[in-house]
Amino acid sequence: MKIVDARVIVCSPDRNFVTLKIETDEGIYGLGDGTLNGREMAVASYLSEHVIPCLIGRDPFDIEDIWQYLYRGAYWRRGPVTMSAIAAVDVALWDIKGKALKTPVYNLLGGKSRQGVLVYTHANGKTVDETVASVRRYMDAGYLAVRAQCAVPGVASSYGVPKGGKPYEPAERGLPSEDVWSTERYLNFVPGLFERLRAEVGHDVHLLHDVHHRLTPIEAARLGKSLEPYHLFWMEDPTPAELQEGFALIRQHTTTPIATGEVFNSVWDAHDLIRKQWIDYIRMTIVHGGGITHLKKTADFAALYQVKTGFHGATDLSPITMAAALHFGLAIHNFGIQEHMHHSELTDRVFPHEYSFNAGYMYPGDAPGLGVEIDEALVSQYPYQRAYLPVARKLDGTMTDW
Ligand code: KDG
Ligand code: MG
Repeated sequence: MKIVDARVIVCSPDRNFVTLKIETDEGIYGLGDGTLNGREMAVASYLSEHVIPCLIGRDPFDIEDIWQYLYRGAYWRRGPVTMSAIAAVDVALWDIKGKALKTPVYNLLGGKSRQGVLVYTHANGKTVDETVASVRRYMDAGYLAVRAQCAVPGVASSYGVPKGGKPYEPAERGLPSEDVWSTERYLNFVPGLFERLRAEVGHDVHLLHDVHHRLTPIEAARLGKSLEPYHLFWMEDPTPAELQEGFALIRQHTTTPIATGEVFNSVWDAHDLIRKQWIDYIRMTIVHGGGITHLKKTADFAALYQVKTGFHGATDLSPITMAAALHFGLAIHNFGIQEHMHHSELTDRVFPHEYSFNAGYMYPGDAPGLGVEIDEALVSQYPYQRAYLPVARKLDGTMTDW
């Protein structure tokens, strides 16, 4: 089999997605996601200008060799743009191989290790009461694990809480909007939120919380310690992870489990975090981490240190990445949990898919390959629209991590 054509499709069915379609001389094609929220066109151009010309004529079954060719062959390594572009190619090739061998991708990764993939979703509210009600709604819908975020009193716009009742995650048209941030108000508020949640919803449901990179290590240590009575499933991104040894300080003070890595794009970003057991869950995701090929190696490395996966799965990752993550999560042994936010009804129509949710678990389906399509006629009605993530400033105007 030979690759005869490849095209980048950029569309905006409620939000922007970058999709790569690779076609073969046998009529089988594969789909890969290369979406990088707020920087979509950088990946699209990297693919069209620099990657696609190198793919034509290659055997799509040579997934490892093509991965190494794109990674090592570029000389310039890593980075979210490069690794998302490589991921788009890699995932499309796994899709082709599954279709050609008439088997779902999870079978190519070792077969089923479990019956379903445990997922968590996002609850939020402008008040504690609203957040409690939101968690309850998702529990009633069958979720066994829920992330809870709440507006912090005295902080005009808090991470994880939508403006105007819209579903999170943001991607705003126009220039980036500016959020405000107060560490003091946040640290004083969050333990009370989880005290109330446990009192209201009990101890069976898994509760998670995303700090979104906003604390220093010692502040994160204080938060983790104060949340211990409410036994969270995890505290996510407690501090920016460029400084990997910052996590050692958090670990010295708290037993609250830690997840990080949604902005990572290579196993090297997590090398010390994993081998020194400073984290419990690795969140690097298939689209931003070089695809299934690189995530499989990362997960196998993490398994040696009893670190599990907890992949990023917000709505800025397309249904193609969601499907790939579900095949992956079904197959590997050290799977922990998978994030799941519902895409809009329009996004789901543009990307019809086989995966489904039932009683807290998701299932990739048994279609050959990944089980996701793209409706190209519909796509043409929703062209790309420039959009940005917000930025954040402290109360005195200093730029800080969003
Ligand atoms: O594009 C950025 C989002 O994907 C990110 O803010 C979502 O932190 C996030 C999460 O945990 O889903
Ligand atoms: Mg996060």
